[in-house]
Amino acid sequence: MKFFVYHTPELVPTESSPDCAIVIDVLRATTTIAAALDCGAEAVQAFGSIEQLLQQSEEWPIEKRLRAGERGGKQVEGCDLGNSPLDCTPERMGGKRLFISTTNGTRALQRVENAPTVITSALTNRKAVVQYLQQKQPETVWLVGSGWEGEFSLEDTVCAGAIALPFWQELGDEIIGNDEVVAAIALYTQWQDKLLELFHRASHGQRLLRLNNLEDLKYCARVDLLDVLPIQREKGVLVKY
Ligand code: 3SL
Repeated sequence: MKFFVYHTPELVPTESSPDCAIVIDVLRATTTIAAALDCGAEAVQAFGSIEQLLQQSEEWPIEKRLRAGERGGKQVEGCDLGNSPLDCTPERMGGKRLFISTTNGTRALQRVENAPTVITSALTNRKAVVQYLQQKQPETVWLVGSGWEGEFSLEDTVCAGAIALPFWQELGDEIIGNDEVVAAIALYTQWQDKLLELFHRASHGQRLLRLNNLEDLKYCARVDLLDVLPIQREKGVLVKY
């Protein structure tokens, strides 16, 4: 197995594809996706634009759908939810499809949607992702951070490091596909016991704090909380593995 870390979707190579792409948006899209599927959502369908989301979700029975839209950290008008994992409860999600569009996370998903295997990771479901990789042993693995509008995000890279670390501990440098993997592992190693503190320093963490989302930050910092693996079944549609 060789790991490659890309800090933003813009840095992902366009001329090649990995055996397995892992999309990461710790604050908060992939944390919300994991929470929704864990709470019994039938599927999560991701969209780059709110217009597309509204249009396509119209075709779905109203009692079987939820629309989550976020821009700039805030809920989009016309949607049922924003992008908080704390809004995911079994009562709300059970048996429904969550149609979601977020500023960066859903765009990152689109960037790698053609890979043969696409999964999403947050810190909350990191262990499930590691176990899947240990089982399947894909030759090339891309860990793709969503960043913020093309910029690096500490929280996504720290999660990439959390995923790569156990493989590096077992197999050593042979798993390192690019320098970013070494940096991600170093970041996680330094901050693993104070992830919430790291989120307070992260620019998007600060944005969410200004919007009164401290509880979201606390939730997103909980490592290995959920045993759920979101995997792409068809383009843009993620289901529980
Ligand atoms: O950028 C994204 O896709 C979102 O996860 C941002 S937010 O955390 O909902 O503000």
